[in-house]
Amino acid sequence: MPATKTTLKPKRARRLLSVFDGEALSPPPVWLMRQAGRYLPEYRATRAKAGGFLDLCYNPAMAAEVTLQPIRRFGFDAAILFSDILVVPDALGQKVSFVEGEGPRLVPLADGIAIAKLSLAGADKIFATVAETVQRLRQDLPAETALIGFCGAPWTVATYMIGGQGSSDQAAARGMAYRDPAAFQALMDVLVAASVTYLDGQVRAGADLLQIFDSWAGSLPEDQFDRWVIAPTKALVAEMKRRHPDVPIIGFPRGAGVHGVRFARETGVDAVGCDTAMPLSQIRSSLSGKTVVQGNLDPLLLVAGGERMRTQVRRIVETLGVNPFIFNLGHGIVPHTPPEHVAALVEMVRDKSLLG
Ligand code: 1CP
Repeated sequence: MPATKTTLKPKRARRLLSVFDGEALSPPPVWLMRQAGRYLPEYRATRAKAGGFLDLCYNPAMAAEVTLQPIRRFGFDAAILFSDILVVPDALGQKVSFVEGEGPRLVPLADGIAIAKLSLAGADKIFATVAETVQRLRQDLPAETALIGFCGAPWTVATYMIGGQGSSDQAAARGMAYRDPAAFQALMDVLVAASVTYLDGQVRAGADLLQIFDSWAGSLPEDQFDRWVIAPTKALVAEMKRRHPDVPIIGFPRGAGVHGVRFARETGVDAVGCDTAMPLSQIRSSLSGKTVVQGNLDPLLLVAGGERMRTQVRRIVETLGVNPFIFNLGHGIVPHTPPEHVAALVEMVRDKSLLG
């Protein structure tokens, strides 16, 4: 009898994508939210050359450069396009600026009349610029590194458009949603359409997978969560799946708590990003083995580093690593994070003896 040959299933060129085929990888793939940013001296240098923050986002050579910086240093399994969720309101004609040390500023949308004036007429140039960054990245990235495109979820983007800036309670948007739900629905519809156009451009330019950031999903009561978080995300995911059925989508409903499971089940996302507070065993046992889970180290443990970080990393990988899983933080890297701790984290996640 001829010797039997074990035929290995052809692996995807980009390792991270295999988790979406239902594979639990050991070690798990790893990338970190806000992996490009102010904690890296080389980012600060490029940022200083670019001028304003949006000038950096709209300069394909520089935006590609800052996307690549953390890949060169740490060899993450995925790069995330350098851009911002507020590119979408900017493209819709609601001018966005970033005030140094304070964050984004927009002229707040006061009512349905202001919402009706939003238009994608001037968006092509902005979206084409971002797509050009993606194109450059796909050429410059190592073949094994997945490229993540992204947008903000309609609810989270709306909180900035109505509030005119970041806030801890999203009161302006919550207020408008109660006062004038028809106008708010119109805003959700515009944002779903604009986000589809934005993400579609990123996929056509070479993004391998997508993440939808719903950073303020946690501020709504249940019925409002269904209406302004689940429904618009579901519409956005459905249209992207119609256009690109094979492109995986990660949803990140930060702060969703007990609604997180319903979010994962009902929106059609392939993966759910867990924030730091999400109890891991609960989310894992409530979802089918096929749903990929991503998360959820506390960004402040990455600042602390050392044995405390190691213990928590081990716990996360032990709880989640037996099913399809992507290692990440529970929210973005904070600016005072020592880059050496990031290097130590990646080494730890990839260390096979971590669990032994
Ligand atoms: O001066 C600077 O350099 C500005 C800091 C910064 C950076 C590095 C901002 C301003 N945006 C970004 C890039 C960014 N933003 C990325 C790039 C890729 C990466 O992760 O490496 C991504 C994915 C985002 C997404 C984003 N922007 C979110 C969702 C994720 C999250 O952090 O919750 C949100 C809410 C924004 C809005 C925004 N942009 C910038 C700031 C400071 C904020 C938050 C404003 C606030 O509410 O306080």
